[in-house]
Amino acid sequence: MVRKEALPLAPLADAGPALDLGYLARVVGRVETGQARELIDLFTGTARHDLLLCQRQLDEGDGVALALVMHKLKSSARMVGALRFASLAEKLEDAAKGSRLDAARLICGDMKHALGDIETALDRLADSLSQAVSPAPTFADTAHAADNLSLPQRALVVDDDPLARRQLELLLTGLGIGEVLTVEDGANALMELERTVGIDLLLIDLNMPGMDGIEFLRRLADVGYRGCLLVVSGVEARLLQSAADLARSKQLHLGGTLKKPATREALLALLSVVSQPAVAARAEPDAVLPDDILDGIRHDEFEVHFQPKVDASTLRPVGVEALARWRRDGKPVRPDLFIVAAEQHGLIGPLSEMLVTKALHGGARLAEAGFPLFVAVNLSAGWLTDIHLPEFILTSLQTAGFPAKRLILEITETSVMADANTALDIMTRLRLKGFKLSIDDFGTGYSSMEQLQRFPFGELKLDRSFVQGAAEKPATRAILAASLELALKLKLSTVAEGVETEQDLDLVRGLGCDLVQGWLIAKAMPLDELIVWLRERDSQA
Ligand code: G
Ligand code: G
Ligand code: MN
Repeated sequence: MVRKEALPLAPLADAGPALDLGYLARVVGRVETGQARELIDLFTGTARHDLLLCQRQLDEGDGVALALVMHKLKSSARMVGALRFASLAEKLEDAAKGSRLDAARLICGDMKHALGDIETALDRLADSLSQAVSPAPTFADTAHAADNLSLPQRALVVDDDPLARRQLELLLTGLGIGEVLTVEDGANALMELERTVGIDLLLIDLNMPGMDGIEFLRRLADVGYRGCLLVVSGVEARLLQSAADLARSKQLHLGGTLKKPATREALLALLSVVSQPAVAARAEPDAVLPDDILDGIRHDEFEVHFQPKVDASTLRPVGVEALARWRRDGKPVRPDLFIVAAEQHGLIGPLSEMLVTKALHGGARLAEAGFPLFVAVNLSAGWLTDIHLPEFILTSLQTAGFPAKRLILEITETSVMADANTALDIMTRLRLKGFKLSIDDFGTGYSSMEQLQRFPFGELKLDRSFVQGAAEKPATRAILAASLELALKLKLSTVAEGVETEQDLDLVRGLGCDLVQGWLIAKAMPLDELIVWLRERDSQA
């Protein structure tokens, strides 16, 4: 075979056409000419901007940032059918990743030409566009399929890329969803969810600046979002898998994941699964109202249950975690829901005070029964800003007759980092008073090692999404192992949460975790039951 030298001005003719409108039609579905133009214009605008950025990054030699920009640009280009441009972006991404910046510079030049070609093609094709983008035969079928679905009335799209936002908006509207809202990041999405009722479909990108997709999933669970969730992302399969695990462990209703660019067919397939009667009929929990909480406090409806934490190798009970329980009109209310409601309505102070008091009295009674165990209580982020907190806890300890050195305060990773300075101040004072601080749900937030080192933690609790089934999932297992190693370096003791099977137990034991907690050992139970459980265990030992 004769190897030809590529000519700089006629690059990669085999890499696909400048603009493939059939491809665009597959991705966006039935759109009007004006809408197709708008999408392509949005794309060329972004691309022009990104190529300038590319030039700057090349001058600065910043290959990492360059690879990221190209990664996004590649998927935008594919979305509008700019296939040759997409393939160049991919090559440039590879070159940037391999620090081959000279090659990258050449490709960047090619991309400028390719962008010019797209603009020319667009002008030339403006008239014939309506034909090219008119529905392909299969669209008639899928449009019919959409008619039979009970689709959500209102959807929200969260994506930092304007092109992806507009594409999904067109797709969803085309499927017959009444109102499609779009926002550019997680913070705005949370605001929109609070402001607008009846959003029952959420499409999110994982890779966003500011609050990333994983953090957003957490916050979404905190506000008790009960609608359907679709992850639309260009990220790798492993990360998608972890996001899915996290969503499930937080009781979010994850309908599925779509790889970017999402096509009409893929979206429709997912929606037909999630709109099955069984899924659609899933009950919405009643909203928790501030008056209900006040009423519950007044009538002493809140209880504290205790879940054992045991030594990973001997399985001997070492401590308990106090978990709030509330039955309203005979029905249990999920603690995450009422805790969040209490935070939102400024009632977390009185509620927490009552729960901590009960937990400490429980701890004192355990000691009287012959079980001087550690007691861990969860500190809500909303309460962590109260400067009277350390004094309140000290007084409660004295009243209950429970020693400070056996109290552990569990604080979630996310709440600590949200207002790190205030939290650091309060936590240092708590630590000085002799309480042990534990970082809860570790792995679901975004703390760096450096940040962690600033906080006076003594214990690290691994989130159950990284424990459950980790034996079969190499990526999850790697996160688990790395977290345990980090804990060792920072001299923190470790607790694995959510140990449900012997397999989970063997794994965390093998990785050197100190304590375990989970349904395999015991669920949270009322104090009297716990005492019976502890006695039985003692007699078996
Ligand atoms: O108990 P699970 O049993 O469902 O608890 C759900 C969530 O509610 C957990 O994240 C837990 O940290 C939180 N939670 C449970 N009890 C309390 C409590 O007394 N105070 C606070 N702030 N959070 C609690
Ligand atoms: O978020 P935090 O770690 O504070 O809360 C612990 C939560 O985990 C509580 O909701 C508790 O009921 C739950 N939990 C405890 N053990 C298990 C377990 O083995 N499996 C599952 N799915 N949940 C558990
Ligand atoms: Mn906890």
